[in-house]
Amino acid sequence: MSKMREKTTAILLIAIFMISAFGFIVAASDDYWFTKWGGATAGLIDGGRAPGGKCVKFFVPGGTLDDGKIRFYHDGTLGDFEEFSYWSYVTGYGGQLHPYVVLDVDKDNDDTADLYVVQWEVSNYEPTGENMWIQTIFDDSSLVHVPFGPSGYGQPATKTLGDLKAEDGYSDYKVLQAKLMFGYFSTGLPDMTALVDDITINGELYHFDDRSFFVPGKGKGLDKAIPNDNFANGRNKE
Ligand SMILES: [Ca+2]
Ligand SMILES: [Ca+2]
Repeated sequence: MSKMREKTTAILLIAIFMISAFGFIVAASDDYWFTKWGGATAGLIDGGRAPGGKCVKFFVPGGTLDDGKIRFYHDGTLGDFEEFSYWSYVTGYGGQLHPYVVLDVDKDNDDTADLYVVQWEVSNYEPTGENMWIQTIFDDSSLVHVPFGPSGYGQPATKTLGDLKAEDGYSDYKVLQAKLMFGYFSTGLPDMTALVDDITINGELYHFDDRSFFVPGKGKGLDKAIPNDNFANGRNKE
């Protein structure tokens, strides 16, 4: 091997190492990560539905419109999207507040979202005062298109996910991410906490009890990414 070729090979190997070690990570369809806005947090804590397991904890400081998110990369289309379910244990504001699901949909194929599909209001699902895990399931009839207006997602619902899929071309639109958010409710509320476990998206279960599918520190350019390795430590950094 000539000196030049050796050098080229070495540079190539170093480049491959740099790429694999420092980024350019292509998201896998099962990947998830945490981001937050303002003083809210989202992370993993010990506990949850399975003994010895872990679950997601959201915290939003009172008097703010901050929020925490868990983001799931989705390598599929609106037509493929069938179901998002989760188990929640909500301890804030009289037990009335749930996290909510948002799908980021890309209509013009430029990798930025221009249509949002969100869940119906579910505050009535929570049995106030009962300390228990309950499951909430969203599908074609309970996910709706809500125009994203100047005041956020609180615009009147227009069409269900099923309605959207029936429209020309809509089934082919990419779903960039499926998000579970907690916060961004009202400035008139106290501190709020929600625990979530066993999220299922299109049949894929996220139990959070090990590191499956977790990508730390991702999310740059979205909200502030939560860059910690809080999964390994089993605690929420608040
Ligand atoms: Ca777009
Ligand atoms: Ca769990």
